[in-house]
Amino acid sequence: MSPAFPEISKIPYEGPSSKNPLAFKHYNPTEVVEGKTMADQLRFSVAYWHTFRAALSDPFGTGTAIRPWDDGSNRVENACNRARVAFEFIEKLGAPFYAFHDRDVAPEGVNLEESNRNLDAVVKVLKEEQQRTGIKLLWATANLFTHPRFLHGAATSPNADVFVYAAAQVKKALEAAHELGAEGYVFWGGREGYSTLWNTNIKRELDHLARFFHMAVDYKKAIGFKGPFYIEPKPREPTKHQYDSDAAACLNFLREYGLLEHFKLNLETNHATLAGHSMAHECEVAAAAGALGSIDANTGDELIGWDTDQFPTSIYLTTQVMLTVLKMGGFTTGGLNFDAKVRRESFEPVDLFYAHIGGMDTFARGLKIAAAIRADGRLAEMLKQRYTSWDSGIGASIEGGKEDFASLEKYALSQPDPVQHTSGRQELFENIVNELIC
Ligand code: XUL
Ligand code: CO
Repeated sequence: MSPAFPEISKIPYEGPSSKNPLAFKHYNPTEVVEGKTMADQLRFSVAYWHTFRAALSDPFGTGTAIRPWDDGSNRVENACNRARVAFEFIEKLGAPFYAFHDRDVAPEGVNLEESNRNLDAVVKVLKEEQQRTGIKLLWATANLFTHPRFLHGAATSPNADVFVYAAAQVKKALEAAHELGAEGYVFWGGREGYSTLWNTNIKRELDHLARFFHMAVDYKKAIGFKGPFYIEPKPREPTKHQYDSDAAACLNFLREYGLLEHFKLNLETNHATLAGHSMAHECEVAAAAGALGSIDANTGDELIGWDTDQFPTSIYLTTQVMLTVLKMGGFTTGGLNFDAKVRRESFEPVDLFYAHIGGMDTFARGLKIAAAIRADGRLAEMLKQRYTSWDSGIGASIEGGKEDFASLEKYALSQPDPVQHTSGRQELFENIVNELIC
């Protein structure tokens, strides 16, 4: 097969002074940061659905993408050829992982049986390419939202036959993930939500979703798939309300239905902001529950307001994300998956390289700055100081579970009433962050 990107060779690291648009300025895969190489800290992944399947259409216009290697057909041969091109791209970029939905990599057939056969054919090529290049599968997932059969949801559909079909599809996707040695498996609740409450029984739909996940856990054990499951929160789009609306809602659902030990969260920046949160908030909520599994690294547009899935360019954003990741001891099975697409106006193949290089450099800078903030130690010390009243005396006694309301009333009456507590020093915190962002 002749190369799809003949004029592009492996993207080198050239350092911050380089002006070469096809070189990394900050992502130096072998450079060690906090005891691990950048490659191991960041675990970059290319999202198959955006980079190799997005036609770059929007609600007002058709696709603009020029992809000379793709004949635009639904033929399995075209899918296999595209898979080989994907590996040429990922190898030249130097990303160690990729991620896919079943229906991105292989076309839907006339029925489930043919769809499964198509997937088998492409998985065979993906496996060969993984072996040839050493590139690994960060996670796989099943597309349970594009086909009209899923218009009312999949596991939360009011129609039991749709639930059955979705179960069969996830079973097959899990087998593919297992065959390809995936590090994890994602559930994004594409249409698991509602458009109007008038026609919706929330309790019943949530019970069904939990039943579905329990069956998935059982099947994962049955086939010996060891990777974690992730739920990917998103509050809306395509539905008006999605059940996995944010990290806190997902954690509550998982706890309520006894699923938390089997799941972590795959957090996405643009989903966090759609939910009215910052990505840093979502990361901290998930990490506090020991459930920050993986990240869909993208960003939204602050003025457009929908899920624009842009490549991340903000160093503040990547610094905050990497601070939480370093604090939790780094990724284990998760990583930074660029669930991001080039703009409709950026339709040439080379734009795929520019986009990923930019995202990788932005995260590499975030990693280096986060490590510098931690090495500097001032922010951590100020944060610690803010809570010192809990380190000894009555605070430590409360934390140790030794007090009750009666004992606290006795203590309060024995002391002068507390006065206005120490300053929060927000501006000083912000100044130190700015001093270290460079
Ligand atoms: C949709 C989205 C999905 C999931 C996987 O907004 O983020 O691509 O990441 O289904
Ligand atoms: Co995503």
